[in-house]
Formats: sequence, C-alpha cells, structure tokens
Amino acid sequence: MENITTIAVIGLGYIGLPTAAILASKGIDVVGVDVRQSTVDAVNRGEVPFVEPDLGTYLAGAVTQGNLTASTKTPAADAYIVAVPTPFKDDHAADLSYIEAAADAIAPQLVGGELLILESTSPPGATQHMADRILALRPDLRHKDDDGGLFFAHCPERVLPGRVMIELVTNDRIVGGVTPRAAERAKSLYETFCQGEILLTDAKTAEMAKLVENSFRDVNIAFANELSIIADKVGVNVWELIELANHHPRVNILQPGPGVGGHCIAVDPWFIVDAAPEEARLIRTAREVNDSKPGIVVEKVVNDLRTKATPRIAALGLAFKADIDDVRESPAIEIVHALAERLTDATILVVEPNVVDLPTELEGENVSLSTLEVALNSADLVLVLVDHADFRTIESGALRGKIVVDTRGIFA
Ligand code: SAJ
Repeated sequence: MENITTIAVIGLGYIGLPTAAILASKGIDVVGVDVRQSTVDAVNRGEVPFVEPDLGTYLAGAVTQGNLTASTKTPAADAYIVAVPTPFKDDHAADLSYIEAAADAIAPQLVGGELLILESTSPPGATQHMADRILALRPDLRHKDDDGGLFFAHCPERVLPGRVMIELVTNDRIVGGVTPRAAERAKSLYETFCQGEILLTDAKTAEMAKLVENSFRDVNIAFANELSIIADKVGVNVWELIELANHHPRVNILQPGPGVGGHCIAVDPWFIVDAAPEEARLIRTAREVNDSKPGIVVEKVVNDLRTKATPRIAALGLAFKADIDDVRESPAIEIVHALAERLTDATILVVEPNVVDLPTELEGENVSLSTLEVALNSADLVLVLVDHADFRTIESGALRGKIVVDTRGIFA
C-alpha cells in the first residue's frame, strides 16, 4: 500500500467501525470520525456501541495498541474511507447530505495525492458528485499531475449484519475508480485485509453493482411474499408449496415474511427507481409488494380477532430478522404499532429476547415487553413476526386453542 500510513474512516457505524478496527489490526494508523460524541467516547474506551460478533475483540486490541483513535474532527490523512448513511427522502431520491458534509470536512485537510473512497451505498454518480464537490472547494488540487492530484473510488460494502468481521475478510470486493489509477490505489488498500477477489471497474458500475445485488434479493423476496398472498387466497399452505417447488433443480424460491426490513434491501432498490423511473418497473413493483406485506398481516390479525372484545396478542419478535438485535426499519415494529392503534382494547405482549427496553415508538398503554412463557400462556392470538431460534422450540401444546398467525412459517 504505497504512500498510505494513516487512514481516516468517516462514520463509525455498522460498516465504518468494523472497517476501521480491521485496518488498525493490520498496524495501520487509523482515526475514526463520527459526529456523535457518545460514539467517539465509546470507541476511545475500546467499546462497541452496537452488537456485532467479534468486533469487540478487534476494537479493544486496536485501541490498546494505539492504532485506532476516534474524534469528532476530520484529520489530515493519506486515505479517507467515507461510510456515512445514505437514507432516502420522501420522494425516494437518495439523501446525499451526509456524504456532502463528510466531503466538506475532508476538503480543507487535503494536500494532494490522497486516496478518497466512498463506501456508503450510493446512487449512480454519487462518487463523481463527491469528487466534484471536493474539487470545487479545492481548485488548487484539480489540475495537479497524477501523483499530486486526488484519487477517488467507490468500494461498496456487502457484509451481512451478524457476520461482518468474517465477511469483511472473505467476501469478494468491487472497487470502482473515477480513474483507473484510483481503482488500482484503492485495490492496494483493500488487499491489506481482504482475502476475497478484488474486482476493478469504474465508479458508476460499482455503485450500480451494490444496488443491483440488493434489488435482486428484494425482487426474489417479493416473489415469495406475493406467493404467500396468493396462497392465502386460494387456500394453500405457502410453506409447503415453496418447499415442494424448490425440489425442482432450477427453482429456488426465498421465504415469505411480514415484510422486508433493515436499512439496505428496503432502501437501495429505490435508488435505481429514482435513476430510471420509467424503466425500473419490476424493481418498483417488488418494493411495493414487500412494503404492502405489514398492512396485510395487520388486516389478517384484526379479522381473526373480530369476535373478541378485549383480545390478548402475543407478538413474537421485533428485530428485522432472526437472531439479531437490530430493530431499525423492522416490519415487526410497524405491525405491532398499527395493531396497537387499531385494536385499542387489545393487550399486546411483545416478546423480544434481544432487546432490554421497548422501542419508544411502541410505548403505550396496551403494549408491553413480556417473557415468552407469560405471553404464550395468556394470549388469544400468537403472532410470529421473527423466526428467532428461541421461538422455534415452542411446543405445539403451548399453542392449543389459540389463533396462530405465523408470518415466518416456523410452525408450518
Ligand atoms: N427476508 C425475507 N425472506 C427471505 C430473506 C430475507 O423476508 O427469504 C427479509 C428479512 O427477514 C429481512 C430482510 O429481508 O427483514 C433483509 O434481510 P437479509 O438477510 O436479506 O439482508 P440484510 O439487510 O441483513 O443484508 C443485505 C445483504 N445483501 C444481500 O444479501 C444481497 C448484505 O450482503 C448487504 O451487505 C446488506 O444488505 C447491505 O448492507 O446492503
């Protein structure tokens, strides 16, 4: 990794912090930057502010050895990795304001020759936009020769939450340069910790590759979710149906669920729709199908409970998928929230072994956190929202006489 001894990682979230820790574990001098003082303080104490297996060990080691420090201020560095959020706005267009803020903080620190990598999931053209913004602030660095100029690249992350420290090392990596030389330089940085293949392309293709991967999954989940709606209508068990169809050597249908959560798959396809609104018909429809699923589950529960004046509901799971504690953009929360509003005389006992407190949006008179045993004993209706390992061991006897709405098929 020629000419790079210090790296600043901007954004110490689910991607930035593991990347900073792994680079520091290779003996590189890393400064992690975050706008939140509490995150910076936690990292400087060697503590991980969220749950991710093995990250704590890497972080504590890197901080103790003095290779990783955190700050709210962007320092001078030989390379920058920007890993800030890119949410979407009300019209589904990407909100690039966090990338722009990072660019504005980096620009005054530059002396020429730095490598600037955008890792945030981005719409096509975002890396060029970051480059244009920085060069507008630093016209003195615009026309430098190759070595004195700036090197911009996009390198999307593709790690799965819960397996980040493994997949950062083992996954193949796409590196898209604004110029071929920028791609080569970025490749040499990722080679310090990535054992997968490092594939070079241009920045826009790299941006699209990440969006396309998550759209592929979204479209396939939408197919499974649409099948679950059709199967309900025609009176067929969707889980059996998919299991049987998947015996075909070229069929591999995913699993239906209560909707698609998390901050990637439910977001990224919209960036493609926004870039090509007329053309991205299947991708848009898949999003609409998946987004409609929580409402369909709510209607089913309301209908199943129509004869009960004061029903008790055991809602199993709040996380956006099994065996994690992440509740962001979780369809389970959307469903419990809607049920609490619709069924004001109901009591909703939420069971979520991975959280300590009820998320604030669910705080209300008729929703409370409960143990599995208490919730199952007293419920009229058992609503499975997440297929956590703890729920898979529920005995069929515990469900006797109860209405069961199983959105994950654990009792199928
Ligand atoms: N889901 C289903 N049915 C399925 C599979 C998933 O309903 O058969 C639901 C899950 O319950 C969850 C949502 O989809 O609510 C997303 O879960 P996921 O496990 O498919 O994906 P994420 O969001 O945890 O991580 C994805 C991964 N992308 C792909 O697999 C293509 C990961 O590799 C990316 O790095 C990550 O998005 C990201 O950061 O973009």
